[in-house]
Amino acid sequence: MKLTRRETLGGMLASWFAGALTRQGVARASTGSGADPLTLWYEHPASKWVEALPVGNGRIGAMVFGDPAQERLQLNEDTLWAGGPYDPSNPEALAALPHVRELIFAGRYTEAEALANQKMMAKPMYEMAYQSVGDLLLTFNDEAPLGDYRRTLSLDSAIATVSFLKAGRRYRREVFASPVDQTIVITLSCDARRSLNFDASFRAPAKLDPAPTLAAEDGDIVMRGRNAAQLGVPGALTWEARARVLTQGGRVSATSSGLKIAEADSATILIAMATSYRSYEDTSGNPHEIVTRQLEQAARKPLRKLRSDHITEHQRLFHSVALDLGTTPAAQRPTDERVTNSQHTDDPQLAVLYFQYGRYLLISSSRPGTQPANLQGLWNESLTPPWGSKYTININTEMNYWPVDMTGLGECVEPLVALVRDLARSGVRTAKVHYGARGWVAHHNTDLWRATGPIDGAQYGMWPMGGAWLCTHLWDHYEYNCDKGYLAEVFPLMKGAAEFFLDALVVEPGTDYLVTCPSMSPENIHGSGAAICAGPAMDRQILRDLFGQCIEAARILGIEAEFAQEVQRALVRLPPDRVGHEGQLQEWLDDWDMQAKDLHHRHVSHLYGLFPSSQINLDDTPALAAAGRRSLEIRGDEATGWGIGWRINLWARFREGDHAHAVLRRLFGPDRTYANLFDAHPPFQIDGNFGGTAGIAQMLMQSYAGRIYLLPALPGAWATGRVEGLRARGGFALNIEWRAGELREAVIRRVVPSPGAASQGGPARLHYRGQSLEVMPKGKGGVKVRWNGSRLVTL
Ligand code: FUC
Repeated sequence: MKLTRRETLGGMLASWFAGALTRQGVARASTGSGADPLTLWYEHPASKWVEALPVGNGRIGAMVFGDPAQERLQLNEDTLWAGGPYDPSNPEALAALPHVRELIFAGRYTEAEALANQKMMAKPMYEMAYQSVGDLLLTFNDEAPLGDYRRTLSLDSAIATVSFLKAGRRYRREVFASPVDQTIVITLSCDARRSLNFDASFRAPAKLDPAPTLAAEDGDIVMRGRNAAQLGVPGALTWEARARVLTQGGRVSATSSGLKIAEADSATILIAMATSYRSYEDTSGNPHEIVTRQLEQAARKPLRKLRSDHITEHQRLFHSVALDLGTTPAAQRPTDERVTNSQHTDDPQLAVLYFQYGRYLLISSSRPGTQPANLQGLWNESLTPPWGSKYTININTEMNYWPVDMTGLGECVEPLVALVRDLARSGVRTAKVHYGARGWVAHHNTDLWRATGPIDGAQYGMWPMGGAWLCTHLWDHYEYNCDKGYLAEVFPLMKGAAEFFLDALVVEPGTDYLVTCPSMSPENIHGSGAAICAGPAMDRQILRDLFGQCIEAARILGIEAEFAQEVQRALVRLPPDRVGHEGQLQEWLDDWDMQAKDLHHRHVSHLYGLFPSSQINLDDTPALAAAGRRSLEIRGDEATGWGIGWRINLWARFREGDHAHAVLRRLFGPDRTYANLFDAHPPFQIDGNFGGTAGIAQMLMQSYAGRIYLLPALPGAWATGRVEGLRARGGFALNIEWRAGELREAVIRRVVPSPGAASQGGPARLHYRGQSLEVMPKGKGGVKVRWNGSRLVTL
C-alpha cells in the first residue's frame, strides 16, 4: 500500500496544527472553570451511548465517547436504512373499507378494528429501520494513569473535545462534522512530540447481514457494504465509509484492515460516508465516487480552514437567537450533575443550555438537502432501533420541527418540505389503492422509502392524517417567511392532501357532518376497547387548518378559486369541537373521555387545536380554551419525554408560566433527560428535546391569529432575562428584555429572509398583560417599545 500522501502533506500539516488546536476551542475547554454557558462538559468518558456527545452536519454524524484508551466514534449517514424502494399498498383494503365503516357507525368498534387489521393494513405491516454505519475506533496501546480529564461539546462552535493528562503530557482531541466539507474531522494532539501511538480501524455493526468488508486501501481505511433486507424487502443500497489519517511526524503503516500510527506529533482523521441513495425510487448512486471526492477535497484544505469554515457555517445559523435567563452557582457543575440536581436546585441557565442544545441538534440533523430529523435525529447505534428510528408522523416528526421557524432556523425545515414533496407522490398510490380517492394520503409513519400505508396494527396505524398534519408545517413556514414564491411551490402538495379528504370523508349517519372513517385519536383506546372510530377531534382540527390554509393560500396566490370553493363547502360540514360532561374538550365525537382506557394517555391529540394550532385560543374561543385546559388537567403532567414536551407548550398557551416551568423541570430531570441531554421517552427519542426547545420559546413569546404576545408565560423562576432574535408570524424578529418579572423593552424588526420574499408588510400587533399596541416596524432598527407599568408605549 502507498502512504505517500502523508509525506506530501507533511508541510501542510504543520500549518494546520499551528493555528487549530492550541488557541480557541480545546485550550478554553480544558482550562475553563466549566462554566462556559453553552458547553456541555463531563469529568469522565462516556460509558453508555446516551452519555456520548453528538456531532452532525445534517447528513453525517458521530457520537463521541472520549475514552482515553480507546476513542469510539459511532457513525451515522442519514440515508443508510434497511430495505429498498417498495410499495406497501394492500389491494384488499378498498373492498374492506365500506364494511369497516359500517361496523364503526354501528358501534361495533372491536369488530371494525379486527377487520381493519385483517384486510386494510399495509404489506408489509411494518416499515424499514434506520441503521448505524458502525464505529471508528482509535485504540491507544498503553495503560498509563490519567489525570485532569474533561470532555466537552461546545454548542457555539459545534466541536466536541476530549482533554486529559497522561504520564505528565496533555493530550487533546477535537471532533466536528463539517457541513461545508461533508466530512467528520478528528484531530489528535499532544503537548510533547512523538507521543501519539494508536491503531485506527472501522468496526461494523455486530450481526449485520451481509457483513461489510473492511480494508486498508490507498492509505485510507475503508468499510463498505450493502444494507440489510427487512421484512422481505431486499436491501437496495450500497454504502462506503472511508477514513484518511494525516499525521505530522511519526510513522503510519497498514494492518490487515486498519492503520497503525506510531510516534506522531499530531494527527488528523477525515471520515467520509455515503450510500447509493438518490431518491426514494432511485438507489443508483456511487458511494465510492462520492466519498473519495469528498476526502480529496477536504484533504486539500488546511485544517485551520476546515475548522473555521465549519464554525462560520454553524454560527451563521446558531447565532440567530440568543437567550439569557441569568445564572446561579448550579451552572458551575458538570452537565450530568446538573441534570440530577435540576429537580431540587435553581438552575435557570440549564433551560438556556437545553434550549440552545435543541437548536444545535436541529442544525446538526436537518439541513437543506439532508433527510429530515428522524426519531433519533441523526444518531442511532442500532440495526433494530426503537420504532425503527423512523418518522412517526402522528406527533413525533412534527414536534421535531416545532422550534424551527420560531428559533430562527427556518432553513432547517427544508428536509421536511422535501419529505412532504415525496409523500405527495408516493401517497397517491395509497390514496387510490386503499381508499379509491384522489390526492395523496400518509398514515402514522413513514421511512426513507416514503411508505404511506397504515402499519403496526389498526390500533396505531389506521389514521389517515399524517400527511395533512405535515402540510400544516408548509403553511406555518409561509406564515414566518411570507414568501409567495415558496407558497406557490408547496400549494400543490397542500391541495393534494386536501383532495384526498374531499373524496375520503364520509357523512356521519343521521347528520350532515363529514367525518374521517376509519380513524382514531392517536393511539388512545376509547371506552369500547378499540382505538378505531369516526371523526375524532384531532382529525377535525387538522382538517380545519388544512382546508382553511388551502383556501387562504389560493386567495393569496390568486389561483384555484373553484377548488377553494369545494374545500369551503367541506370545511363548514366538519363537526365543531364539543365540550363533554366533565367540562373537557371532547377527544371523540361521543363523550367517551372519562371511559378511555388510559385517562393519562401520553398523546393529547384533541389539544392539537390549542397547540401547535391556534384555532382554539384564550382570546378568540375562550370557552373551548377553558375546556381544553380541563382536558389537560385530566390528562395530568406526567408523560413520556415528548408527552411532557407537548404539555409545556400547552401550559404556555394557557399563559401559565409557573405551571409550564414545573413541567419543564420534569423534562430536565434524570427520568426524562440522559447525561448527554438527549431526551428520554425513555428510550432516547429526540422529539422531547425539540418540544422542550419550542416550549421555552413559547413561554417568552407567541404569535398567532395576527397577534404577538410578549412574555405570555414568564415563570417566576426567570424573573430577569433577555432573548434576541425570536421570530414571529408575519415576518418579524423580536428582542425582549425583562426585569423583576416585568417587560422592560422589546424591539421588533421586519425580516425578509430570502431574496424575492415579499413581506406581507402589515403592522405588528403586540400584546402584553391585556394591553395591546399596533406598530409598523421599518428599517433595520425596527420599532422599540416599552412597558410603562400599565401600557405599552413606542419609544
Ligand atoms: C408514537 C408514540 C410512542 C412513540 C412512538 C415513536 O407512536 O405513541 O410513544 O413515541 O410514536
